[in-house]
Amino acid sequence: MPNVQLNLVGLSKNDYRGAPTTLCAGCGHNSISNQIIAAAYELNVVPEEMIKLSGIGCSSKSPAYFLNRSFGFNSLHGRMPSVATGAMFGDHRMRALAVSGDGDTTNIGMGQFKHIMRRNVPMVYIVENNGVYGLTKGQFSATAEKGLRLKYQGLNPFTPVDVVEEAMASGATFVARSFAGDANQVKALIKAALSHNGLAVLDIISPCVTFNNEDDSRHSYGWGREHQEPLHDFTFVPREQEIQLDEFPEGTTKTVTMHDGATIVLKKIDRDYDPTNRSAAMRLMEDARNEAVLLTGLVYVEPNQPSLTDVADLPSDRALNRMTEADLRPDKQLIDVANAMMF
Ligand SMILES: Cc1ncc(C[n+]2csc(CCOP(=O)(O)OP(=O)(O)O)c2C)c(N)n1
Ligand code: SF4
Repeated sequence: MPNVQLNLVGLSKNDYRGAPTTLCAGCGHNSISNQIIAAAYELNVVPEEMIKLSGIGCSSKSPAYFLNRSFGFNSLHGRMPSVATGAMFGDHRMRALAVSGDGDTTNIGMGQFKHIMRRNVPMVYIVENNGVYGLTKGQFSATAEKGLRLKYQGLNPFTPVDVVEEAMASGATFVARSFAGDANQVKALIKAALSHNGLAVLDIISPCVTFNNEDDSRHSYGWGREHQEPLHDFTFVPREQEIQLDEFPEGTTKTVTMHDGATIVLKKIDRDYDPTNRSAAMRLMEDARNEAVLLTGLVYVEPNQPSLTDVADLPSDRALNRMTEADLRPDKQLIDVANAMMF
């Protein structure tokens, strides 16, 4: 038998894969799927305790390409957030991971996006942001930069929507930006997001190699590589794994072996970025936009806000979808009180 490495829940990395991708070779969405697989494997996720959600688009097809043992729901264009809210209410013991596109989120789904943020639904919300509608052949989406010229579309005259700024303005409690070409950072952010109690938005610039990959486009591989500036060297270590490091001076790197055998490389840097300072984060993103810099990393986190399921005070031991009719039927006294309030 080949020597296959298993994680703490007894699964190999292969157990986290899905169907073979049908997206274009080189599409940024495929790189992100690979990092979702790696993050779930390294975090010892039980696939059957995960629900994958998406809307419509090339990006929204991608949940088919990872975690094939998990539950999944491919919803209507832009309507994933309300489906996700219902699903998490129905069984709040599940982990939810949603994948959307920039069109799915900031065009047709913008209204839903705002409300899932302010409700702090506990889930990871990845926007695979390529500035175009890939699935319908490359029309401009609302995140396309002003002045972008595309072969079949001409010139985009409109101001773009910035997913990170929108998420912060709407009260999101975990906001990060990354670039599909930076696999390590994408994976670390997905792991941190999966460990957050609340809504974690990851805006990942994910080039569409077929319709938006000229080097002067801000969603291309070329531009991303040239202009990427990480806010911090970000590595996520799950809280329960206490690994003590000996001598580790600033400016050096260190390879650390995790309990499940995976290795991570830590780099200690001098740069001080405080992702808990909301107004500073807003200012920084605004400056980066004006200066045409692709700032990546964990932009903002507020770990102590109650999530939707905390606010609703759902029972910790049982999910709503496991309750029997007898559990759900109010007693006569309560019905009398409700009736008395109505008449
Ligand atoms: C109500 C509705 N309107 C329009 C469409 C057509 N449509 C399908 S995917 C899509 C855009 C997808 O773009 P995006 O979310 O950016 O994802 P990408 O394909 O670029 O990953 C559109 C407009 C649809 N399916 N449903
Ligand atoms: S059309 Fe663009 S977004 Fe869609 S699969 Fe191809 S490269 Fe990816």
